[in-house]
This record gives sequence, C-alpha cells and structure tokens, in this order.
Amino acid sequence: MKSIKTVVVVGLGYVGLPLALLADKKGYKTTGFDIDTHKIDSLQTGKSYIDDVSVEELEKTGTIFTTDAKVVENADAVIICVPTPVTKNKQPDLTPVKGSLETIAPLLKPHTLVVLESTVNPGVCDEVVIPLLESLTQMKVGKDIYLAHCPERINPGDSKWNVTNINRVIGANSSEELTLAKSLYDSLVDAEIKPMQSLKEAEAVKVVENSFRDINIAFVNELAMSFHKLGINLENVIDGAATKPFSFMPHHPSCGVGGHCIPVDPYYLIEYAHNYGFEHEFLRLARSINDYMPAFTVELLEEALNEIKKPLNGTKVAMLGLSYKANVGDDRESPAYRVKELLEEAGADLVVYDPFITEKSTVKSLQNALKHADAIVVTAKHKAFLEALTVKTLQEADITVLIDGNNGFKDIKDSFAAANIIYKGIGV
Ligand code: SAJ
Repeated sequence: MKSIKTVVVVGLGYVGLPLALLADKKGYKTTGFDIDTHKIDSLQTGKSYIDDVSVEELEKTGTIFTTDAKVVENADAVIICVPTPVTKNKQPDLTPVKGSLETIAPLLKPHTLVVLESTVNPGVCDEVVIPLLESLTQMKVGKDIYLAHCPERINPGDSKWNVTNINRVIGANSSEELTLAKSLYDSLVDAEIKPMQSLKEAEAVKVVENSFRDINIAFVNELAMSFHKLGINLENVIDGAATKPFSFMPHHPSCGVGGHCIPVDPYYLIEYAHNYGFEHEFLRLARSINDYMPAFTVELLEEALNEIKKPLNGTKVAMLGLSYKANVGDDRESPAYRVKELLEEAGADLVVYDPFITEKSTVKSLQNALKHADAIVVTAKHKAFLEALTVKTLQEADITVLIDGNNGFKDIKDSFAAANIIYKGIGV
C-alpha cells in the first residue's frame, strides 16, 4: 500500500465540493472533477452554487477544478460523490455511479484507492462496483486496486455538522484496504471514523440510518392524522414525550418528506431485499404514509374552506414554499410539488412563491402572493415566512385561512383564531 498524496473527487455537488476543499486544506494535492461544465466554470471563476460553500472558501482553496478525467491518472485516491436517485417508479438508479466508474476506471493506475461516498444499498459495491472496476481496468480489486465505501452524511443547511466534524463509517472487504481508506479519512475528518467489517456493512449503515428517520417521521405523520380527528395537539404531545430523558427521539409531522436522501434511500433497501425474497412491508408502509401527507394537507384546506362555505374550486390560494427543507433552495423530491398538483386538480386559483426558488415561483414576492390569495398553504418553514406572516399582515391581506404544512406557526395559532383566521396545522 502506498501513501496517499493526490486526491481526485468525482462529483462536485453538496457532498463532493466541500470534501474537495477539505482535502486541499488538509494538504492533499486535490482536483475536483465533474462532467458539468457549468459547475466547473462557476468554480473556476470563484462562484459557489452550494449554499454551504462560501466564495471566500473558493478564493482560498488550492483545489483544481476540471472536466478533464485524465487527472485520475495521477491520483492516489479517487472519491466518488455522485447522486443515487430513484426512477419515477421508485427503482434505484445507479446511472451516475456506473457512469463515473466507466469514466475513471480506464484511467486508474495500479494501487489507487477508490472510495464510494454515494449512498447505495448493501450489495452495490460487491455486485456492481467491483465487477465494473475489474472489467474496465483488467485489475483485481483488493490486490491491484483498492475499494472502500464511506457513505456521505452531509446535512444541507446545517450550521453545526459538516464534512469536517461528522462521524463516519467506513467499510472494505480486506483489512489492508480498510486500513488505507481509514487513514485517509482519519486525516480528513476530525471525528470518529468507525471501521465496518465489509463494504456491505458500510452500505447498510447509511440506508438504515435514513430509513430510521423516514419511519419515525411516518410514525408522527400517522399520529397527526389520528390526533386531528381526536382533537389532540400532537406537537404538544411530542414536546411532552420529549421530556423523557432517554429512548425517545422527537420527530415532527409535516406536509411530506422531501430531499435526495430520506424519501429515496429506503427504496434502495426495499428493492434489494425484494430481489433476495424479503418484503420490507414496514418500510413500504412508512413511505406510503409520508407520501400521503401532501393530500392530507390539501384535505385540511378543504376542511377549512368548508367551514366558511367556500369550495376549493376557484378559491385564490397562495402556496408558500417549494423547497423540501427550511431555509434552503433545494426542491428535489419536495412534497410541495404534490401539494401544488393537488391544488391545481381541485381547481384552486393558485400562485406559488419561494424566496429561495424564485425561478419556479409564479409571483415575484411574498406581498404579491398575499395580495392574490384568500387562503395560504405554507409548505416550507422558511424563516422569512415565519417572520412575515403575522396576524396583522394576514388581516391586512384579507387572508382568512392559513394551512401550516410544517407547524411553524403552531405557537400563535390562537391569535389567528382570535382574528377569525382559520388555522390548521399538521396534527395541531
Ligand atoms: N421531516 C419531517 N419531520 C421531521 C424531520 C424531517 O417531516 O421530523 C421532513 C423535512 O421537512 C424534509 C424531509 O423530512 O422534507 C427530510 O428532512 P431532513 O431533515 O432529514 O433533511 P435531509 O433530507 O437533508 O436529510 C439529511 C440526511 N443526511 C444524510 O443523508 C447524509 C439525514 O440523514 C439526516 O438525518 C438529516 O439531514 C438531518 O438529520 O437533518
């Protein structure tokens, strides 16, 4: 095993770009490779397209950014950070992973370490990555080239946890590969790098931790629909349960689960286990509960409008939020799009506004959205919305209904009622 001095990061998104900058900062000769020329042009001109990467960091870095894969020929380590989405019918889509391997494999020199950070189900390294690498390089993985899996754990928009300080797991199929890969990550990350017994175990950790989150969200979402009928404030109950100092982890109901991780990763495990004869009924049920929440949100709007004898059909509605998560401009798998679709199907006279995603908004300001609307559905808990949507603002805009898709206004729901504004939250 040789020492690692030169690192190439493949895929410069919210995972790969911070990692490349970190490797450079830690003294590695680092190149960031991406097939997207717009990304490389931005980076070469010092412009960041990742909220969590500042222009200052780009100015300071010595990382080279390129679309020329030949840089891999000089790499001691190649770290793959490409997306692992699902197709329309929720099948794992390994196209980006396979594509990046096909690009780099022919250029790999012997004894190079390849690390896959992309989230994949157990078995992908053994059954897809290794065969592909060996056929494209005519080298033996574990002998001539080395492979490890270190699943990414980036949490976009998180000011506390980032690539420098998040614990990681790392797996490989031989102790030599594991030692080499672990030494690389020990030098990069100031946190625990826990060695796993195999590639498969490391793959399983990531899908398990994200499925854990999806089922817990589904649990509170089912409670929200139940407690709505029972007239119990679920958020108060969750706050109560959270006083238990052990073995309770609060999650919160919402208009749905979005993002590139939580609603996607469980399908990688569901599909793989299915191919081996096991049906993850619980994971599937959790996915279907979470996927129902946009419809539940629209039902709340219909319920509110019924109270004032207004049909949803023809009512002026403003949907506020396209992003899947508060205070970020990322709309991948966002439940807001399903809410929008249902509102349009019901004949609502709809405008849409998200300050982080103005290019897909149908009005250019919150004020314009409120001016248009009689009812609003808040589908992203952006700080800007929490601050602007006061009782006074809504009264001045003649808004009579507020549907709170992430319970961001739950603490002032009574003041809305006092102002004759019908407020409905998710389980609140
Ligand atoms: N959500 C709920 N209720 C909750 C928490 C989240 O409805 O209690 C919804 C959010 O509104 C969003 C979706 O779930 O639509 C995902 O939210 P998220 O906070 O899990 O954010 P993500 O998708 O950025 O998840 C990332 C993940 N990180 C990685 O996969 C590396 C995930 O593992 C983290 O647990 C998560 O951040 C986190 O903890 O914030």
